[in-house]
Amino acid sequence: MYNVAVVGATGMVGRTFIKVLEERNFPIKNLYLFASKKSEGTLLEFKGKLYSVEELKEDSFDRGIDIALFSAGASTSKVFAPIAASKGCIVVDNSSQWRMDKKVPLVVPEVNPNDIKWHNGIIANPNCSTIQMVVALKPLHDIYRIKRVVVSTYQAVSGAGKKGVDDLKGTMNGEKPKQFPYPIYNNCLPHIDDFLNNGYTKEEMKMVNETKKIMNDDRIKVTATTVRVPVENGHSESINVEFYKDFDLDEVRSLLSSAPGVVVMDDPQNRIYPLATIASGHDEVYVGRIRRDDTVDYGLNMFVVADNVRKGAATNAVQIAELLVKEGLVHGRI
Ligand code: 11C
Repeated sequence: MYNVAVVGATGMVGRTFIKVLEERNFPIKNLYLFASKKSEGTLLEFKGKLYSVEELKEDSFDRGIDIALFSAGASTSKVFAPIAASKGCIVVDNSSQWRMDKKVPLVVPEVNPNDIKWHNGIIANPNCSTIQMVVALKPLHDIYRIKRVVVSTYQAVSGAGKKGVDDLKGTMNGEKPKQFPYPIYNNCLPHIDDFLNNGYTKEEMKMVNETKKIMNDDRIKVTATTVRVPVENGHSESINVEFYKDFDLDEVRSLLSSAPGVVVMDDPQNRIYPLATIASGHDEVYVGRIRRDDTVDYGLNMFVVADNVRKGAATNAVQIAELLVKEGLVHGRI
C-alpha cells in the first residue's frame, strides 16, 4: 500500500487522476489532495469517502508521501516537484516543466517503460497529443523504422481544461471567447499554446521533441500542425508516416491490433473508423483509416484518436505509478 498525493486535485486532470486511481484500484493507504489556496476545503470523493483539499505548501510532503501525481501547471511543478522529490516522494508530473530535462525520464508505459528506471525523483508525463501518437507509432517503428512523420491534429477543448470546455459552451451561446483567442464554436483555430520564433507553436514543438525522446531516436523527423476544434473531449490526429522499409498493410493492421493500448477500427466500407465520441471515456488509442500513401516510398496514412484527459494525461500518469509498483521502484507501507 502507498501514500499517494494528487497535486492540482480540483482541475480537470486532477479529478480524473482520482477517478482513474479508484477505477484501477491503485493500492492506496492514505490519499492526500492538494491545490491552490482558493480550492482549500473543497471536498472530493474517492471510493465513497470525502477528502478535503489542502493548500499546497512547502511542508505538504513532510508526511511520508510515496507517489505524487502533479497536474497543477508548469510553474507549480517547477517549485514543488523538487521539494516533493527531496522528501523521498516520486513525482509523476503532467506539466511541460520537466519533459525535456535530461535528468527526467519522459514515459509512455506502452512505449518506453524501462525509462522509469533511471528517474531521480521526477518522471514526466508527455503532452496528450504526443502520447496517443507514439502509442500508435511505436509498434510500426520497431519493424519498419520511421524516417518522417507529418501530423495534423484536431484537438478537443478539454485539452485547455474546464475553461476550454466553458469557452465552447459560451461561444455557442454567442458569448465572447474567454480562453481561446477567437470563438471556438464554428471554428478551427490553428493555434494551441504560444507561438515561437520559428513560426510553430509550443504545442507543435512538443510533438516534435517529445516524440524523439520517448522513442529514444533523434533521427525521427516530425513536423506538426496543431489545431483546436469545437469538440468537447478526445483529440484526433491525421498522421502521415514515411518508413525506411516497405510494409504490408495487413501486417500493419496486425501489428497495431496486437500492440498494447491500441484498438484498430478500420473498416471504412462499413463506416468504421475512430471518432472522438467513441474514444472519450476510454483509455485506449483508436487507430483507423490505415492506407498507403503512394506519393512517397513506404508511406502510410492513419487517423488516431484518444481521450486526451484520460490516456493523454491522467491514465498515463497512473500507469506510470503502477509500473513503479510493478518494478519495485517505490517502497510500500503495510
Ligand atoms: C491541449 N495538449 O490540448 C494541450 C494540453 O503541455 O501538458 C496539455 C498541455 C501540456 O491544449
